Amino acid sequence: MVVFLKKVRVKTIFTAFDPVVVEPLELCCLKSVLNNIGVESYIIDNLFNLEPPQNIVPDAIVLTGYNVAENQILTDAKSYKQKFPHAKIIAGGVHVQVNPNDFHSDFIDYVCHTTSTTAFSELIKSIKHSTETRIDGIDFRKGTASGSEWHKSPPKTLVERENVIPDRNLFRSFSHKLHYMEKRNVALIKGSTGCPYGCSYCCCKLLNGGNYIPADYEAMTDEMEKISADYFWIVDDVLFSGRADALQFIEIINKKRLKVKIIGYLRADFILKHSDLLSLLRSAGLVEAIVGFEATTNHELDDYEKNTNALDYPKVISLLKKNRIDLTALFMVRPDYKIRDFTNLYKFIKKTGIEVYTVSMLTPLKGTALYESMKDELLTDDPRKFDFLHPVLKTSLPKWMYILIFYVIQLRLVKSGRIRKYLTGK
Ligand code: B12
Ligand code: SF4
Repeated sequence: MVVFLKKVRVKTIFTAFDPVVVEPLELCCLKSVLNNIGVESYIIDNLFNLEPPQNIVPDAIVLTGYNVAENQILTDAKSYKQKFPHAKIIAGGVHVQVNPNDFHSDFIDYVCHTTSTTAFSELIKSIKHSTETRIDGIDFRKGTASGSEWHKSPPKTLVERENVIPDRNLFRSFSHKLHYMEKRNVALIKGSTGCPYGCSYCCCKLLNGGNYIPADYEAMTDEMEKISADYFWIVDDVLFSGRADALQFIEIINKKRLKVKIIGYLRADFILKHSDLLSLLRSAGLVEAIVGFEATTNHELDDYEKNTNALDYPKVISLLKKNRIDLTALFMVRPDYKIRDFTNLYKFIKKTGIEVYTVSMLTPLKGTALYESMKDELLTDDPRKFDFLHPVLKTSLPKWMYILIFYVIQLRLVKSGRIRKYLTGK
């Protein structure tokens, strides 16, 4: 049996600059699952010029991609179905998990709305042996005389870690291309599933049925020891859900005498509350924290249900600086922003000396309550525009002015030594 594993990508403004290039870790996980059951598979990813192998007819094709690639996944499914009519087309990944119904197409056979790779393994085995098995977490299509009929399956929520160790062959072949801005040779690591927080604009809290499974730091560090990367980007939505996590992480790294450099997501409230741990975390290898500040006023943060205090942010930024932990600060601007709001954000960035930041436009993500509540106000339903860099909601300022100011705010980035290092490679 042969399976193609395809990451469906579309060009966005973000990808044009490629500030971050990393491996499609989800496919490396699925590849490992297939290796374990003796199924041959090929990762297809145009970011790495990995094309479908010639002269091989696949039995199944997995398509995965983020929200912006929704239409492209459906288009790819159609063309693969026409090219390989006997191959089963499987759609999965985070966007599919929160919006399974949007993939109930005539050209897709299975829609995986579970994060479980065990369910995926069962599905592949059932395709291999042509058995009709109903698998929780996977909807399936049946051809009927009058067309197709979709059968929904009950959700499958993971309650414990699955211990999948991703296949790192793609990483080994392309590690020279992988980078998080100026930080090169970066490997992704995933430890936890889901997020314990509930910010209103974010879809991560919906993953795995809202059930958060914390990381196992022993297993994570075992994995890191075997990868020859200069940096590890732990892509868990929050690196630590509390103090105990951070203490355990530090203890394990120290016990193993691991010399690693780590990039991870920390919340501002964590940094402030556990500031005494920052120097220990820096010694354990934390070199960069990605912090979702989102806004600089508390009324916006309250609307986002962020549960952080904007008045603490300057302190959080200086704590990171003091402990030599690089920062990527994430901000979001609302459609009702006036010139004054943009100016305040710019002043905040300048005053606090933030070197690296991203500013996104508030974008309702399909599947979230925010999307449902704002559905009627959306200016477009083109998924490619939902890349956080296009206004998809009516702006208070004239649209051209809003876009112009939005991009002007980003100009300060060219002053950053880190960005220059990334651009010049020196
Ligand atoms: C790192 C990252 C990136 C990396 C790419 C990483 C990659 N793997 O390729 C970069 C920086 C390039 C990136 C870009 C973007 N990203 Co991003 N990214 C992430 C982040 C932080 C981690 C993703 C990751 O690698 N996880 C590790 C893997 C192993 O975990 P996983 O994907 O959950 O996969 C597991 C399971 O879900 C399951 N699974 C996954 N796929 C499949 C398929 C099948 C068939 C099955 C059965 C199971 C299965 O198996 C895996 C093993 O556990 C997530 C946050 C998150 N919580 O997902 C956002 C996230 C995925 N990104 C998001 C977005 C919006 C984007 C951008 C559109 C942003 C932009 N401004 O342009 C672009 C898209 C670029 C493009 N053209 O497609 C959104 C997606 C929302 C959505 N509904 O799709 C997320 C959820 C962030 C958020 N909170 O909004 N991103
Ligand atoms: S924004 Fe961050 S903390 Fe909030 S729900 Fe999303 S991943 Fe979790």
